[in-house]
Amino acid sequence: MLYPITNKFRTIIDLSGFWKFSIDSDKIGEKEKWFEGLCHSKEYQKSNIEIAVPGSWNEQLEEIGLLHYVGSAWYEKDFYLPVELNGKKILIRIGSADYNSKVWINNKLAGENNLGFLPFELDITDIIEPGKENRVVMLVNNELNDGSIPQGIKPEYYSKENRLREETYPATRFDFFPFGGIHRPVIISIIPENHFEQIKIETFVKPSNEGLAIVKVWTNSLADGEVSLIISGGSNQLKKQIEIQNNFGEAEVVILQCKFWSNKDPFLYNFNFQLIKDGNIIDEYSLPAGIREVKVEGNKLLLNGKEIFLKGFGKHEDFNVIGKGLFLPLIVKDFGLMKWCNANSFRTSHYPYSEELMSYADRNGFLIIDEAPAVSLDFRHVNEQTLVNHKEFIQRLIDRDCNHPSVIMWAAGNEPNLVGEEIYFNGAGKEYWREVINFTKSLDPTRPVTVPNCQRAGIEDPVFEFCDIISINRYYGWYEHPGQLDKAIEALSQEMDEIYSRYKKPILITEFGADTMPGYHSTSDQMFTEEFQAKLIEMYIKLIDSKDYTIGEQVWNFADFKTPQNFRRVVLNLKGVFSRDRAPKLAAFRLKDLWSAKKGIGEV
Ligand code: BDP
Repeated sequence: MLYPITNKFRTIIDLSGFWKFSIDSDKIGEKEKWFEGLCHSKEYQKSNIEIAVPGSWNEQLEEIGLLHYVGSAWYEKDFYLPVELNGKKILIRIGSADYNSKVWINNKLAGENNLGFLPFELDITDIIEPGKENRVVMLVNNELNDGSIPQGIKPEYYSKENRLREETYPATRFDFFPFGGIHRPVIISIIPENHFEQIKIETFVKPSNEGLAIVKVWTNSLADGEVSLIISGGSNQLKKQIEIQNNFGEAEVVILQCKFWSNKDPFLYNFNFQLIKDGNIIDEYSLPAGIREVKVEGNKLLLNGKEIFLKGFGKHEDFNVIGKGLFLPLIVKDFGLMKWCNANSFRTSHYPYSEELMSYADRNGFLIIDEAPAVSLDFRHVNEQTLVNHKEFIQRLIDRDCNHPSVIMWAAGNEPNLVGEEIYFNGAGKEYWREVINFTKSLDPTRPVTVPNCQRAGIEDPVFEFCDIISINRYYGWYEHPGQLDKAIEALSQEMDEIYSRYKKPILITEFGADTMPGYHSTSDQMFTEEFQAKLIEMYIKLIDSKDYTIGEQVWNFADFKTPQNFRRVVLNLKGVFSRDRAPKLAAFRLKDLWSAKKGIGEV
């Protein structure tokens, strides 16, 4: 799916701002026709509540009791569309609404979406009225189930499965807060009747500084025609004609004396596409693209043929008040902090991040592991729908993010078998991951695929067979051997060697860390103190760096983040090396030193 832009042929109208809002805890809204306007909601009539979009409802509306709200809520916005838009194709595009939503325009159902964290677009040409006031109403629901991605959990499972102490409120299968709401901008996108639907650019590095771009273009209903492609930005301007047949065209472009994209020099060419029919330009789309190639060779991860070592973090989209809502200043701040401590990479744990953030990473030279939200799948509850949703998720994720040079790897999920289900090892896990990972590779053969493994799944994890890179999340010194760092490092070292000798694939440590309360100190190895976190991280890094088969280290987590309630968490998961409001803990300074000493490695 193309990111919406404005040019001679395309326009966007951003509906960000205050929207009318009403919760619907009894799910009566559809029956009472709230889609015809929130004036039909008694709740709204009583309170006249407004909410900011984008943004989660939880902290914005905590004072009316929504901090832990899981259920349905309605949004309404009235807006005017200029009369000049008559005759154009008009779409509504929701950057993300978590997790399920339905959209009505002028009382008519425009469509629905059940995959959170991803954009969706609905054609509303026939129900929108340029030259008039229009109304959009959205029903958003943040409930999950066995078949959704991520999977949900029913509160009764905890007692049935004898795991009462693992219960969280709200109940989730994951360790991050299940924020609800419209999290990324809602826009009206105006495009020409005949238009570009999708563009994919795959890039490779050839000998003698040649870059190769394989460009694929899809149009909607244009039977034939051509595309004029102009690549600019390097020393020369390159031109290429691409013929369109049956709404598809493909070309190979060789770029001589190519300036390659890398984390050190994130150079982007501008790919400009013009769609031509009967000699007239009918659509135009411009895309910044970096020419680069990612490969796994033996133990090594290569960027443009050179060894690269990942130094960075697992992150979250999470901040005070806005929750999971897009907040551009935070993107600038977080990248500034990551650069400050000499990080070069991060993982979008545990779901796709905003498109705005991904483009910012392209321009700022960060290396991203892009993750699908199949977090801690429980194979006793995986059903046919889980697999269908998982594959659709991966397809839409790749469709959204395939043109970002910063995306160097797909994570098809995270920590399957977190709760230790026998069935996972009895063939179910193997069959499932074969299907999902082969599917991912069939859609994008140019990037390695991984799935971070947890301690419980351990060395026998069936997912390893299908991964190009073995990613492991380990908490020795924290959940295992708490407070005992020498024991922790010994156990980790032994396990890593065993995994390597078994699978002979490069190993990436995608999570390690310790909860840390800022301001707590000790001269001993004392959990929760700043010194303990800094020391644990340093010892892990020294060990990881001493092994020839490792390709990187990503600390868990970049910043403290909100979790569901459980006795293990003090409001937040405190494993951040920065606090939730981005103040550095001691470990941040330690990382800055450790990672600056490693300058040279990891800078292609
Ligand atoms: C891992 C998960 C991550 C958690 C982390 C932790 O991948 O989501 O937040 O552990 O326990 O199991 O801090």
